[in-house]
This record gives sequence, C-alpha cells and structure tokens, in this order.
Amino acid sequence: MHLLKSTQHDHAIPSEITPSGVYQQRRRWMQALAASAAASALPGQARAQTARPGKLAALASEKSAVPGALVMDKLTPYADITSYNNYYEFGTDKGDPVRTAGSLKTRPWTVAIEGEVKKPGTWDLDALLKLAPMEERIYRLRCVEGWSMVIPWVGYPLAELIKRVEPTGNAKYVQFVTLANKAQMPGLSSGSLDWPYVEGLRMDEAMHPLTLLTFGLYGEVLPNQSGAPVRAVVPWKYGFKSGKSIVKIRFVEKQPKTSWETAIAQEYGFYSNVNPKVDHPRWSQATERRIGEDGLFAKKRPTLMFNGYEAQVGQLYAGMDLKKYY
Ligand SMILES: Nc1nc2c(c(=O)[nH]1)N[C@H]1C(S)=C(S)[C@@H](COP(=O)(O)O)O[C@H]1N2
Ligand SMILES: [Mo]
Repeated sequence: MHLLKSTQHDHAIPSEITPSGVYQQRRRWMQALAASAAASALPGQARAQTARPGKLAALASEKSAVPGALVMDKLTPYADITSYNNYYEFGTDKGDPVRTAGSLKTRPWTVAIEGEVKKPGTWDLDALLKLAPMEERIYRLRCVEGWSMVIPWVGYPLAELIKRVEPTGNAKYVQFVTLANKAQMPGLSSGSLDWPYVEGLRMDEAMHPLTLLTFGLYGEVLPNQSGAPVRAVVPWKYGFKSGKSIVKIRFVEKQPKTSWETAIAQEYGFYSNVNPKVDHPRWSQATERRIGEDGLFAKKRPTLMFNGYEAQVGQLYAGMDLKKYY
C-alpha cells in the first residue's frame, strides 16, 4: 500500500484524456487515511467547498473485475463535477452547493443499519472506509433534467456492506436516509422537498455489482457538494436515485417512499431507470447534454438504454413494463 502522489490525477486534464488513457487509470483504492482532517468542516465563516478535500490512499493499480465498471467516454473535468450539482439541502440552483456546502460537517459520521437484518447497528465512517477494497469506477451519471457527466468515482460495491449485515428473508428493498441538519444545510428551510431526502432500491438492484457505495472522486475524498462523506451511485438510474450524505440504510419489506416520488409521483417513479423511450411528462428523455464538453449549441448525445449499462442490468427488469414502472 502506498499513498497516492498528489499529482495522481493532474494529468487527467480533459483535453489530454484519450480512451486508452482512461483505461490506464484503472485503480484499486483503499482506506482514506489522509481524509479525516481535510474533510471536516471549514472553520469560521468559510462555508464554500472550493478547496479540494485531499487524497484517498490507494493500493497499487488493479483492474476491476466488473464489466461496465469503466466507460470509455472522456472524463468530465473535476471543476464541472464539483460546481454543477443537485443537492437541494444546499439550495436548488446548480451553483448553490459549491458555495454553501462548506458548512456540512462530515466528521464524526456514522451510518445506521436498521430493519430486516440480522446484524443491525451503527457503522463509523472509518469502519466503513475499511470494510472493502476501494476501486475507481468511471461511470456516466445522467440527471433526469437531461444533462450528463462522466465521473471517476472511488468506492466499493454496496453489496459488500449488505452481505456483512445479513439481510433477513423479509428484506425486499433498501431505503437510504440522508442527513437533514438545519444548522448545516441552508436549503432545509426552503421546503423544496420533504426532508430528509430518501431514496430506495429493490434488493437485487442494491446487490448489483455496479451499485457503488462511494467515498471519493478523481482519487480524492468527496467534496461536500458531491455527497460527502458517503453516497450511493447507481449508474443505470437517473442521478436522483444516488442519495448523498447517507446516515441510515433501512432494510424493508415494502417498497419504500422516495423523496421525488413523494414530491411529484407522476413524474418520478420508484424505478427511475434511464430509458430514452420513456419521456418525462414535460420533456423528452431521448438525448442529453454532456456537462463541460459540449457548447451551448453543440449537438446533444442520444441517451442510451439504462444509461449504457443494459448488458449488465437489463436482466433485472426482464418481463417488466418499463413504461408502467418508470
Ligand atoms: N441528499 C441528496 N442527494 C441527492 C440529491 C439531493 O438533492 N439531495 N440530488 C440528486 C440528484 S437530482 C442528482 S442528479 C445527483 C447529482 O449528483 P452530483 O451533484 O454529484 O452530480 O444527486 C442526487 N442525490
Ligand atoms: Mo437529478
């Protein structure tokens, strides 16, 4: 094991990234040793989260065994990934979270495991960071609003945690509950959503090897606006399924409520698979705009079925009417 050099990703300037360069960046990651000090809240009035929070420690590079864990598209620049965010707890404008999320306190942090499991309990962040070897996964993220990014996440499969807490036979779904703290989150007073922000997955979706429990991006600890210190990433679903700053994971028998469903059920269903053939009631989902790459008048990209992960996840929905289960 060695600490990453601070220049680890500096060559990943978007214009220099070639598909083979992207492939060469396969890395396997481990425990975030350097993370703790840098990831805690900024002192005093400094509330913006513009400083890069610090490196994760890593193992020597190893190839991910999971098909589809890397896409060949050009990486979205770090600055775009971390300044164009949806994180309503910090405001509803894309530029709000980077300005206001400095007030999020990410240490100490615990994640509670509740419900239909044989081993409920509370995991400290440090224990979670060590639970399984970390990998870099280059995934597309597509927002339901019609934009997308390509992000080198760092994490490990959520399945690793699920296996350790031993779900009972009654566990059919998982619900993610995220932080709702008025003192730290200026958006909570706006009533834009019901808080806390909650999301959910069916058990087989949660167990799928592409579903990531995520602690970093670009080889660094997640900046607050990206969902520090731990978030879900579900690459074949619209971005909103990937809850940020998770504090609780509940294993339940009935399909759990999600925040967007509660807010506007006819527009945002439980499944929310990226599907170019199922339009949003107010706009088409057939194309997308790649953030940081395409100019305002650039041609949009066609959106891919299951965001390009059909070969890996299509089977999960065999026989389901995807217009009904949108
Ligand atoms: N807690 C919480 N998680 C959240 C959201 C949010 O508002 N609050 N927004 C979601 C939406 S709509 C998207 S598109 C992604 C955006 O992730 P990114 O800002 O890291 O790209 O986060 C999702 N997770
Ligand atoms: Mo989104």
